[in-house]
This record gives sequence, structure tokens and C-alpha cells, in this order.
Amino acid sequence: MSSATSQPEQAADTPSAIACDIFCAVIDNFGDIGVCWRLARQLASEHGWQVRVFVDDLHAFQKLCPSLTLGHARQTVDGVVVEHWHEPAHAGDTLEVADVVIEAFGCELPPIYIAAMAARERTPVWFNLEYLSAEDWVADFHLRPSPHPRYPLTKTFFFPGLGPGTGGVLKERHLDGARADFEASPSTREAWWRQTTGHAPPPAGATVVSLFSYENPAVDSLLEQWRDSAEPVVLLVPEGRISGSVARFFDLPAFGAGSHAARGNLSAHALAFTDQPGYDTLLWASDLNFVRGEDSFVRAQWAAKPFVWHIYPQADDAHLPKLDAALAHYARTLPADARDALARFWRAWNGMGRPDWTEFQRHLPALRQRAAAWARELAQVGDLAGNLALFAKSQLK
Ligand code: TRH
Repeated sequence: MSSATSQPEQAADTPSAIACDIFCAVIDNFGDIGVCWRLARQLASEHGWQVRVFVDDLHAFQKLCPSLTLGHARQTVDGVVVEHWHEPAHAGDTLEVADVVIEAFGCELPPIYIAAMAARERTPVWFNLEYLSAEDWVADFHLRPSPHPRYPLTKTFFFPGLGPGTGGVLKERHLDGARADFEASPSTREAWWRQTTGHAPPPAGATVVSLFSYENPAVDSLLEQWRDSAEPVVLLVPEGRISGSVARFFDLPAFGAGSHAARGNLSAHALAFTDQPGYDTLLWASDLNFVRGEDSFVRAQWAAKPFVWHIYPQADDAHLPKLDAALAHYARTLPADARDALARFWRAWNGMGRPDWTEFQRHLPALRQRAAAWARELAQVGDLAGNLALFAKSQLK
């Protein structure tokens, strides 16, 4: 399910294919490379671009792309050239400047590369790809040009967003079809459960919850509420930063991939960290998804299932207006009581109050409906890779 079914507009190895370099510095976790890798594959497979990714942390990258080989300075994976960007001044063994240059999340291009961009006969289109925010100001700043102070170069700010006038968010052309295939096939679902958890799928009536989160003090109370809940809850926990809390709850030394535990009405499976397509399947297999950061937050929206967002925490609570801005979009058409319950639950999961599972669960039918409607609404903003490719091509003419 990982490969795009639609044909690229142009074969990637034709001489006229647009060349694109993406520079990615991994600050922490997986979101920086997660977004860059998804964008790179899409530009290559759906738009026929010749894409090269410079990334400074191959270990983080390999977690979500296991076919990557550590220690290789340059390799090709899924039709994308991957260069290990080993120091800020390094720009590959041979300096080649692409037609389109994407500086992800303000990572700062190597100075020699910028100088070579300025010297290039045909000036490249230079993007600064920003982090996703649902705030209103994003539409005003999206595609704003910023002239370089010394070179005759212009950098364009590309802002992902959830509303009209923004760059949108990444969505592969094949994604909805792949999800529909999974959801329509009980045997695929059954095989997924056996392979991923070692167990048969849970009976109807159980609520399946995937849990991908930073360390979170609210999890202790939630685990207790699930244990004591009237209906069974089946928890799927990819190995990571929340695993320690789950282990402590079950009095286990660790909750590594392959572990299982049960208490009261709660049973839990620890899962191995998968590649990105595998993570989508986990979201589709669950009734409710706890997600975090940026890319998993977006994937949960395309999964069209209720979700709870652990936003990336920033100094001085700068993330809180972003949380509320996302809620304003996502919860817009919900009935008032469901909207309030969702907002309370999301805020509690982000450090403000105690999550109330009974109240939240009561609204799951309304949240399910809204999740499906929201996925359709969000698709109207257009896919980020498509929006970026369209703008780049208009500048290259
Ligand atoms: O890992 P994140 O928290 O990433 C980030 C970074 O912290 C980054 O610095 C910050 O700026 C950004 O958030 C906002 O969360 P995110 O963005 O959801 O990235 C996780 C990626 O890992 C995503 O592409 C999905 C992928 N993934 C897998 O491929 N397999 C898995 O099993 C799981 C659990 C996730």
C-alpha cells in the first residue's frame, strides 16, 4: 500500500524533470524528517520530480524508513536520492543546485549552496517550508517573498495550514483508496491484527485506541478510567516516549514491542515502530487515535476517525493558541455539547485539567461523523505537495 497508484506527470529520469533539493535538520523526534520524507516521495512519485533529500540524522530517518542504510553518504530510496548532510557547510560531494530548493523549517542552507544558487544561470525557486499551524495569520503570510540581503535571490515562505489560502497539508493521491480497501476487507483487518499484535481482532463493542504521545501526566488517570470503564478498551502503543508510563501502570519493567498486558476492562499491546504506511494502517485499524506533533496529527485527520492531539509543547505556552486554532477548525460544526467535551478532553491531554473518558466517550458518535466531514472539508484546501509544485512551476516559467 506504500506506492502511489497514479502515474507521475513526467518520468523522474527524463532530462526535463524538475530537480528538487530538500534540506532537513532533525531537531528532535520524527516530525521534521517525517514531513520531508513524505513530501519528497510525493514530489517524486506523483509529480515526476527528481528529488534529493539532505538529512543530518539518518538514525531518526531509518526508524520510519527501515530500507535506509545507515553509514551511506548517498543512496536512493523509493526513487529519492538521500544524502547524509553531515555538517552545516556540507552540500553533497559535488555541488549541484536544483531547480526547486526547499529549506525545511528554517534549517539554513549551506552558505556555498546559497552562493551557487545565486550564480546559477536559471535562478532556483527557493522555499522555506514552515511548521503547520491552524492560526488565522498563516493565510496572510503564506507565499510571502523575502529577498536575500546580499544575493539576487528570493525565498518564499510556504505555510502549511488547515484553512483556505494556506499551503494545505500533505495528502497522497492513493491515500483514500488505500484506506477504503483496508476498511472494506475483514480478512485484511484480521491479518493485520494477527501480524501486528499476535492476537485476533477484538470483539465488536471494544474501543480500539492507538496511543502515540509525548510523556504525559494525564495518561495515569486515563489508564485507570479505561481499566474501570463499562466497555472494553484495547490500547495499541507504538514503542516510544509514553511507553514508560504504560509499563508503570501495569507494574512492568518496560512496555517494549511485543508486550501485552491487561487490567480490568483495559488490555494493551505494545507495537514496534513501523514505516510511515504502516502507521497509517494503525490509524485506520483504531476507533480513536492519540497523535502528536505535526505529521501524525495530519494523518489522523485523513484517517477520518476521532482523534486527540498532543501538541508539541513550546516555551511560554506558545502552543496553546495553536491548539485552540486547530479546535476552531476541527470542531466548527459539532453540536455545542460535543464541541465542549472535545475541547475539554484535548486541553486536559495538553496539561489543563483531568481527561474525562466517560464524557468524551458519550460524544464518540458525533465525533465520528465530524471526523469524516472534516476530512472532506480539509481536502478542499488541496494537497501541500500539489500546491507547492503548482506554485514552483508558475515561477519556473
Ligand atoms: O515525532 P514528532 O513529535 O515530531 C515533531 C518533532 O518533535 C518536531 O521537531 C516538531 O517540530 C514537530 O513534531 C511538530 O511527531 P510527528 O510530527 O507526528 O512525527 C512522527 C512521524 O513518525 C510521523 O511521520 C509518523 C511517523 N511514525 C511512523 O512512521 N511509524 C510509527 O510507528 C509511528 C508511531 C510514527
